[in-house]
Amino acid sequence: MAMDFLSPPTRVKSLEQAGESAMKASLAKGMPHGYEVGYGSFTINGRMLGHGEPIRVKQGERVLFHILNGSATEIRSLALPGHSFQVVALDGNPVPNPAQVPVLWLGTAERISAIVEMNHPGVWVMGDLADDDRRHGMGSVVEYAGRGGRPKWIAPAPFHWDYTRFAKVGATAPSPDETIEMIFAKDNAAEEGFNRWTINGVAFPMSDEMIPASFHLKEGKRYRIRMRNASDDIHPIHLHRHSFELTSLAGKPTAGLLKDVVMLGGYQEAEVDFIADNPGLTLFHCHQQLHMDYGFMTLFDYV
Ligand SMILES: [Cu+2]
Repeated sequence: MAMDFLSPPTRVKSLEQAGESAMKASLAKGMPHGYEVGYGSFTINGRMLGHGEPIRVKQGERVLFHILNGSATEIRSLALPGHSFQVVALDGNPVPNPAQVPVLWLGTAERISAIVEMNHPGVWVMGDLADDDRRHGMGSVVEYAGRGGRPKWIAPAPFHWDYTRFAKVGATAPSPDETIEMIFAKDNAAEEGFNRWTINGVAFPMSDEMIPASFHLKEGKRYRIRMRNASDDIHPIHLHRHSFELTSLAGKPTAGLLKDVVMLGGYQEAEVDFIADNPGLTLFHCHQQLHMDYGFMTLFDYV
C-alpha cells in the first residue's frame, strides 16, 4: 500500500526514534512482523473493473461523484486519465476552497464529493493508482457517448495529497478551551501475531464488558485533540457523533476544514478541534479495522 503520498511530509524525529527502537527491540527478540491483511479482488459499487455497466457521460457534462472508501483496512486512490476532480466536500462537509486535483486519496471510511468536467472524450479506466489492485478490479469504466474500444488507463504524474489545499486560506482556528494529548503506538506482533495498538499506552479491550471512559468532556467546550503517531503506519482517525475541524497538519496550522475521519501519516502529528455539543458516550478510534480490533480505540464521556 502507498505510504508516501501525504503532504506535508514532515516527520517528528522523537516519534520516529520511539517507533523504530520499539520495532527493533521486538525483532531482536525473534518476533516476526505483525500480520497484515491482503485481498484477492476489489470492486466499485459491487463490480470489478471490466464487469457491469460503464459510467456513461457526454462531452461538456459536469458529473458529481460521491466517493466513499468502504474498505475495512485499505487506503485507496482514484484517478480518471485526462480529467481533474474539483473537490467540493469532504466527509459530507462543503470545503472552503474547492480546488482541482488530478488524484483523490481516501483513508478507510473517508468520503469525497468531487465534480468532474467531462472534457476529454474516450473510454477511460477510472481507477486506483496501484497497478496490481486495479488489475484485480479496483476501477470503473467511464465511457463518452459515441466512443468505443478498450478502456484506457494512463497513470497520472506523481501527486501528493494535502488536505490543507481545500482549507480556508489565511484563516486561523479559535483557541481551544482544553487540549487532549494522545500518542499512538504499535506493539509489534504482540497479540497472537497481530500488532497491538495503544493510545497513551492503553489498548482498548475487545471484550463485551463495558469499560469506563478515558476522557471526560464538558458540554459546550471546544476541545483540541493533539495526535502524535509513534508508528510508521497511516491511521485514518475517526471521532463518533461529532465533526472536527482540522487545525494543524504535520506542523502546519490550518482552519475551516470540517471532517470526521482524517489520515495521520507515519511519525507525524496533527490536531483536530471539536465542540462538545452532543452529550453521550463517544468512541474515538482508528478506522483501520485491524488496528481498531487490536486496541486502537478509546471512549469519551460527558460529565
Ligand atoms: Cu490505524
